[in-house]
Amino acid sequence: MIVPDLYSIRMRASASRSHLSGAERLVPGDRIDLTVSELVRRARSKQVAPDQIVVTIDALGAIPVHAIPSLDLFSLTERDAAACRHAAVRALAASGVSLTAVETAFRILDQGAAPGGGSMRGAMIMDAASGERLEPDRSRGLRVTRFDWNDEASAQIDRELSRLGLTHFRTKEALALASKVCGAPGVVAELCWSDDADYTAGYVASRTQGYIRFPVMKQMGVASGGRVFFVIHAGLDMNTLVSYLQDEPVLITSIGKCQAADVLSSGAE
Ligand code: WAQ
Ligand code: MG
Repeated sequence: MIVPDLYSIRMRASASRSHLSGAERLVPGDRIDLTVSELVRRARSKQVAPDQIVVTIDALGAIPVHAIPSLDLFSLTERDAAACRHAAVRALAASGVSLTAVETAFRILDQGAAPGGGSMRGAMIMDAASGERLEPDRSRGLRVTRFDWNDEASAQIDRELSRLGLTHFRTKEALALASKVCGAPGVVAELCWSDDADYTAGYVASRTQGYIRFPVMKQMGVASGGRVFFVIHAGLDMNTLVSYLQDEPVLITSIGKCQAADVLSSGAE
């Protein structure tokens, strides 16, 4: 569909050249000012003061927008990190990710995926069979942009998430990102946890299983985290994948079901 008067707004903040925070939105023209100040406020509310904040605004003009539903969300109540990770491994395996690739992904995310051990601005792209890293820029990673909720879906997901006690903006943004990523050609699953030391949650997402949220993927106070997109390497067209993730606008116009789940009886099995 063509959405008139739609703008992509991207924010990234850094301190001493390392990535601090970022965000991306798709908004109508009359919401640009408000969105920019919201994102700048967010960048400035980190514990470390950014020394650079970059905000980029692009008019999308006549670029067609994909309308998609959000993934179904399963919110696990398990609060033991080892049990959460164990369930995450099983969910990835069920989506077709090999044990080698899963172990490689966890090891790199635990170490800090950027070359110096810090966090990457974007995501790794990993061969779901071999664990080989395929993203064109290994220190930056691939940054997914141009995705958001439309107003109706935004109001609906706010209601559903708050019913589950998931009121942090991170959950809503991560669900939107994962919904775009899991619709990408060649992607079988995503693994993510936050690189913020005081946010321990993470998820495994896939088209087949939805967004499975784990409250504790690491110990409190640990700053390593990031994202891995697992792909089927055979037949993969990297240019098509990258341009879908970076350039093609995706608006979520309807929501999947959202439910709390016990670790032993969830979609993670
Ligand atoms: N595209 C690709 N990778 C990204 C993007 C993006 N747009 N945004 C963030 N990343 C990568 C990057 O390596 C970051 O360092 C890492 O992910 C973590 O980003 O409550 O908060 O913004 O259900 O810290 C997951 C659980 C939270 C949410 C994820 O990510 C929940 C989170 P953060
Ligand atoms: Mg972060």
